[in-house]
Amino acid sequence: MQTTYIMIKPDGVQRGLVGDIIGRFERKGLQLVAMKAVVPDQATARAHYAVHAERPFFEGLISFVTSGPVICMAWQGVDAIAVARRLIGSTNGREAAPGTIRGDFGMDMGYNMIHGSDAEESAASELALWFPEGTMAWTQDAQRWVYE
Ligand code: IDP
Ligand code: MG
Repeated sequence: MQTTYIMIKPDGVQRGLVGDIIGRFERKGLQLVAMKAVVPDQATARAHYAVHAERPFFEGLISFVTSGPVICMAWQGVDAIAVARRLIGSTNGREAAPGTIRGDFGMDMGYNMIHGSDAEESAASELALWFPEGTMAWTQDAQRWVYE
């Protein structure tokens, strides 16, 4: 079992894609173990993207991701990190495969709607950064909740 950090970025929220994007993770069979909406502060955004601090697009990326609400989520499942990356698709929406989130909704490199952890180490540090309060352990059993 793995837990991965997934974040719908401001463009995904602004474009009204939150429901569709979350639905894809639910339908896939991943389990939602944390979710909240926040407007990221500078320090959190810079820590999250610290690996890109020397890249030319870094300052633009920080102002983009702090520009409005994002949806922070933790999704759990077997190989959840790689499974989520495959659902998300490659970074540039114009090249991302159809059927992926970026491939279906995106036309840009910077505005690509969603972040997903790329390895166990980044998942652990990103979950600690965005969810210092921790995640929820709960048993998912859909059929049990159809009739009271
Ligand atoms: P990833 O989100 O697919 O893991 P990364 O290479 O880790 O892609 O880059 C992190 C984020 O930085 C991307 O999702 C995108 O929003 C932004 N980004 C990456 N490369 C560029 C670029 O060349 N121009 C503008 N933004 C970029
Ligand atoms: Mg990345």
